[in-house]
Amino acid sequence: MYATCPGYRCRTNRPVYESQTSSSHSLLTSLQTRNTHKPIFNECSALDGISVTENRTAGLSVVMMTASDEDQGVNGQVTYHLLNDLETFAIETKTGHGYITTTRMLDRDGEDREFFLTVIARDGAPPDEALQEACTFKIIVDDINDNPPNFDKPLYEQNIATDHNRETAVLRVTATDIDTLENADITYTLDNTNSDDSSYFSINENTGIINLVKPLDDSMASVKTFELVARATDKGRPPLTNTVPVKVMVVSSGSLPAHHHSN
Ligand SMILES: [Ca+2]
Ligand SMILES: [Ca+2]
Ligand SMILES: [Ca+2]
Repeated sequence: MYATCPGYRCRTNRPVYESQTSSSHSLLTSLQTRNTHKPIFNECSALDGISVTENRTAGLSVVMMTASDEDQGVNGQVTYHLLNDLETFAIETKTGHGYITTTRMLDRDGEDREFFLTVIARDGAPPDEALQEACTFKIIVDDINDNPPNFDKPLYEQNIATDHNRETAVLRVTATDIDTLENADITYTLDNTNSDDSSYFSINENTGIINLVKPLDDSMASVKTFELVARATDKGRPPLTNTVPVKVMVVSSGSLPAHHHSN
């Protein structure tokens, strides 16, 4: 440096020790402003398996994320960025945290069972110096009881002979529920709206199999049709329910094939 100083323009020829002090000071300053730390997520693993409820309007809060960066100034200022599922979630940086919200209604009973989100925490250093860390975690969509059981048919019809063996099922009703666990756990009952008719039958609350519980009279053949209402109820809170009409027509003994109870 001194060698290149052209003659009279060198107003001060500082002693060597001053120059050293000055350069070590600027080295220290440079260290203080360098970007030496990357953002670190405080509890990434704790986020794995967090849940969000289906069927809520967009904008639902999912989780707040925090990453720390020990650098000073912009080098320690963290912003948060979502790498995937941008049509479903958004992240916003506010006061050093990343807030994840939904951007649409989720339907667990459709496609939205779980998501694996990757969030990047990036410090505010210039692009070629910025440091970042990723956190990937699973979000589970919680079920709510938003669907009633649905019977597999709009109407059940069955003929029954007057000498029907009471050990043999008359027919079976079945319903399905697209929710999960207790929200899809179905119990079958017979409504008592027409108690004269329903008193002849029982239904297995787990299987939906309907049995005859009282003997039929020969005079009922070709005359009597039992009008029943079967009900399926899930175990949600509150439960949801659906009904289906069941018609059982009495025919004379011997007029049905051996496996007449099939439907
Ligand atoms: Ca940093
Ligand atoms: Ca549901
Ligand atoms: Ca349900």
